Amino acid sequence: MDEYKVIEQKSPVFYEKYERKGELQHQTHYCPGCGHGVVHKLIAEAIADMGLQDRSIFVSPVGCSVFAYYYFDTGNVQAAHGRASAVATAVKRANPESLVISYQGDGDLAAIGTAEIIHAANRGEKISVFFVNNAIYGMTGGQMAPTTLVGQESTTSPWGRRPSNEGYPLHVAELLSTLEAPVYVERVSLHDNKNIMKARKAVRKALELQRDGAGFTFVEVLSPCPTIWKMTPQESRKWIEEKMLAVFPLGVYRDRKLAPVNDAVPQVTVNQLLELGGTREEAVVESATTEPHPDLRVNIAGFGGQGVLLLGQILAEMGMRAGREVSWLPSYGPEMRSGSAHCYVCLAKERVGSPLVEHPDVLVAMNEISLHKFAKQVGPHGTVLYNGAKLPAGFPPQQGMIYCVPASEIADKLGTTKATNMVMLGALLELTHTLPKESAFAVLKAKVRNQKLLMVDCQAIDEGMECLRQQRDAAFADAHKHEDQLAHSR
Ligand SMILES: Cc1ncc(C[n+]2csc(CCOP(=O)(O)OP(=O)(O)O)c2C)c(N)n1
Ligand code: SF4
Repeated sequence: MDEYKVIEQKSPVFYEKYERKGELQHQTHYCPGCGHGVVHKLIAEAIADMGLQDRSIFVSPVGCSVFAYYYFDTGNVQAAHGRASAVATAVKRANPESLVISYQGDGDLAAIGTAEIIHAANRGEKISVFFVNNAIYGMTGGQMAPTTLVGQESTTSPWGRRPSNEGYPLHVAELLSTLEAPVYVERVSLHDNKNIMKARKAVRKALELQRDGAGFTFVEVLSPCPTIWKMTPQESRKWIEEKMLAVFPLGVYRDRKLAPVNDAVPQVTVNQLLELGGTREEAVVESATTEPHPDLRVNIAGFGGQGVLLLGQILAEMGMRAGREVSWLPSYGPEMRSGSAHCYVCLAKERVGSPLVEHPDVLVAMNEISLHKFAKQVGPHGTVLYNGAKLPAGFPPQQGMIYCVPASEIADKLGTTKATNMVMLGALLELTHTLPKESAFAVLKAKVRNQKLLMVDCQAIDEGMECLRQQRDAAFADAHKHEDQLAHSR
């Protein structure tokens, strides 16, 4: 028997094998007749033909299309609901040579992600966005999407979408083409083979424009969702043709080159920007020849106005001067004054993997609330520095060491409560011996213009160091006394 000639085969941009659990192994995640598989195929073929598989990064959203990462053998990033075009922005800016694809459904892009897509388009991010418009939330069982048609029933518009109550369908291609920056915006459809071929062309064009660095490209694809529409695949295609096309006219909404703008600003390094002097490399060499620095992860917590965030910034900047990899992650509520605030600071020899600090080496608790909230996160080898003469009554024993530093009182005696955070910084420096106090003075000198306040801050650091020294000596003496007593009693 003659061999069949293979005229069509799976794109090499798809994984050789799709992993699925149990009895689902022989089917894809997508329902029969769903448009996602078709759009996947068009994108995969285009990437393969362009020879850009190794440079492609796919950003999967939330929705049925999240499963894209099981199929595309490319770089894959999964974004929180609606954030795909923002994530794609970051991925592209960090990797300008890559081909970045933001793939999003209508719930994802046009409801929860409205702000992200508009601003990515308006900034002219050099990414390609494929917007799969099936006029409904597919994955979650058929809630109304911004693109749901007037009169169309959904679980959240059971009487059909009524403009008086739910507004009108959102025309995303039209909306984005009112902006200056996008270079290419087209709406295509999957309702018959002729249109699938047009969609194929549009997908290619968007990716080619991105490859050539042209600018923001956007293809909206009218796509069937037979399961949620409760139709057969054939009925779904017909429904697109008869109902959706009237509301979402197909066509090219934008296809133009951007006029060149000359608005580049001089590029400076972080060290130059922060007036740190020298390069990071020089600092690394210098720090390697001086003292060994252990990694340090700190949580500084208190209320807004106590200089919590500034203390973290100073520490991070000191780390940078010492050639460390650093991160500073602030967190505060809507009430910046008097509300709770904390920041995580990491000082490390290697690049910081995550700026989150779940179990700090040191917790600087500037007030009682922070002490109660965060002390339990400090491990047995960690230390708490508490701003107070003694611990609050009834405070439970902790795993790590606790030092009470009456920082507010010390700062008050120096003439200003504002220096409380600097007293705590002094205590922290004395405790950890990670960074020299001279470095703190240098950072402060660059930040504090008021000479009187600068002097008080430097004094506060010294006093904080002294306070911690005395406490540690006292704790050491106590521990010895306790050992001696034990030895005598044996
Ligand atoms: C922050 C957040 N809110 C809500 C959800 C629940 N959720 C999952 S998928 C989805 C709708 C996705 O619809 P669409 O973008 O139209 O994609 P489709 O499934 O139709 O392809 C929602 C609301 C979630 N995962 N995360
Ligand atoms: S629910 Fe709709 S969008 Fe989701 S896989 Fe099924 S047909 Fe596709």
